[in-house]
Amino acid sequence: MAETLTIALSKGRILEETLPLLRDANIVPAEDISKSRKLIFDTNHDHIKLVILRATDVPTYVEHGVADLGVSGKDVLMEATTKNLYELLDLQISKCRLMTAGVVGQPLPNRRLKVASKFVHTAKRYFAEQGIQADIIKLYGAMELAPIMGLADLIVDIVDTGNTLKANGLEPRDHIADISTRLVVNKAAYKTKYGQIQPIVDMLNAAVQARG
Ligand code: PRT
Ligand code: MG
Repeated sequence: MAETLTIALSKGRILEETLPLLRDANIVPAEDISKSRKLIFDTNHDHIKLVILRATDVPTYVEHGVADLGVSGKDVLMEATTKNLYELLDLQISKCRLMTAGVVGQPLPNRRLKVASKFVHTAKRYFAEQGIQADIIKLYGAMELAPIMGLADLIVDIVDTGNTLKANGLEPRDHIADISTRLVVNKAAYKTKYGQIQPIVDMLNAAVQARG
């Protein structure tokens, strides 16, 4: 019998786009994930299981090898301090951009910048690369409020249509990175379970390519 293979999925909007892609690759949960409170699911393959995690926890599960494969936003991967992962595929879903944003028309002050973000490592790295002095303030949500309330001069956040920024009197400034969802694998598992993992990677790759 084949060894069990566990795939960690990010819940939320990424999950909604991942499930149709998995279906195209012939990996189908044994029950409706959206109608269940369970966190671990059997699939149409005896040896493949799915676990549904908070997006930021996916790299951790894969790093420790308790999940063999993971589906994670590039923003989450950039921010994670995890090692022992290979990025195998760009799944081309949940695309967006990581950007800086500030109050419309408001110039930056002539002092160290205050930048609010949930992506503190990424923000720190970005401003350091730009040679800009910045203190990063960690937030867990509603980043858009920070410049309006005077907590920060800029935010680093995800932008798609730009409507959320606009609705809060903010404007996008600098583009930091293009973001999409990636398939990652635990390095050791990729060696020891190559025979089980590679067919899944090939099927998913074909599913991605078929969408063009
Ligand atoms: O709530 P929690 O903190 O757990 O996470 P979350 O709500 O950010 O998770 P979720 O389900 O929204 O999915 C987040 C992941 O989806 C991110 O890590 C990205 O990889 C990807 N993604 C793609 C997005 C967006 N598009 C997106 N538009 N994540 C968030 N947004 C939000 C953004 O934070 C902002 O509030 O949408 C708003 C911007 O959208 P526009 O269209 O108004 O510009
Ligand atoms: Mg959200």
